[in-house]
Amino acid sequence: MTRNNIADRRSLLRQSIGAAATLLLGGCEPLSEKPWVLRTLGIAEEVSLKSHRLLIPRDRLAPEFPATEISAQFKVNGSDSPDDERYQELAQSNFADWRLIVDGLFGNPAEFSLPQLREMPARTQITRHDCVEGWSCIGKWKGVPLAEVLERAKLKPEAKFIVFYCADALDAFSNHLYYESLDLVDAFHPQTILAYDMNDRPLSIPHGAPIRLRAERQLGYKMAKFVMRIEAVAAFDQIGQGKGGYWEDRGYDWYAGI
Ligand SMILES: Nc1nc2c(c(=O)[nH]1)N[C@H]1C(S)=C(S)[C@@H](COP(=O)(O)O)O[C@H]1N2
Ligand SMILES: [Mo]
Repeated sequence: MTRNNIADRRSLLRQSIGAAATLLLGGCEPLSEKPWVLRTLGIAEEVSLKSHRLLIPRDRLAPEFPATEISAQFKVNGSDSPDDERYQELAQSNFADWRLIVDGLFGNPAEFSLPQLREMPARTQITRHDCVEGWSCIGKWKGVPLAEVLERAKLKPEAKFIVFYCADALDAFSNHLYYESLDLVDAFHPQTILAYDMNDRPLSIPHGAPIRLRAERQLGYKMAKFVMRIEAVAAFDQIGQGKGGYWEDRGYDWYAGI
């Protein structure tokens, strides 16, 4: 991690601590009130990926919470509704014609409809979402474990990363679609799910309908909303600007472990 990166994150965190007093988080909390969260983020900032992996085993579960802890309102961040015409068409019919495309390094590339994903084994988890901007919210997520989808499509041994392509372009002046990627440790983590329900209701558009990624050991920006396609790749240097994600291409760290 570069010094600039660390300085950027620190100033982001400081700004959000300053803003926290006036910010209406609607049931979500500023991270700054929880010293241990700052400590955790501090670890993510200050040590290299290698030592982070040594300090906190990658397969450890993220904390889960009782239903009483669910935030009354969950903040919406980033895109709240993709402008994309095709996406808007699909949304009109409640995503009946939407298919998740699963391709790349798979023996059995596949497409899955929403009912097909809902028929697969499901996992429900109440977890805390931590945004790098300094806020966190607790929500209940239900979805199909990503591992299930990867196994059905027969992930090939040469695959090293899973890339998630979204329907939205954050920057209205470019056509750069939001995308993200995980390595196989996070892809097969038991709490990594393609969520279709949030707080016991179908996922709303602002939170990423029809499905959004939940990777609970990662910061919020890794959790791609409006996922249209999943690709297994050996490297991501040919995708986007080559850094493995929309925000990574703009300077954020690819590894956002918490
Ligand atoms: N497709 C897409 N996914 C996205 C984003 C986005 O703008 N577009 N924003 C990211 C960021 S920074 C955060 S904190 C969370 C916000 O999710 P929420 O709107 O459900 O709170 O989604 C992440 N995934
Ligand atoms: Mo975020």
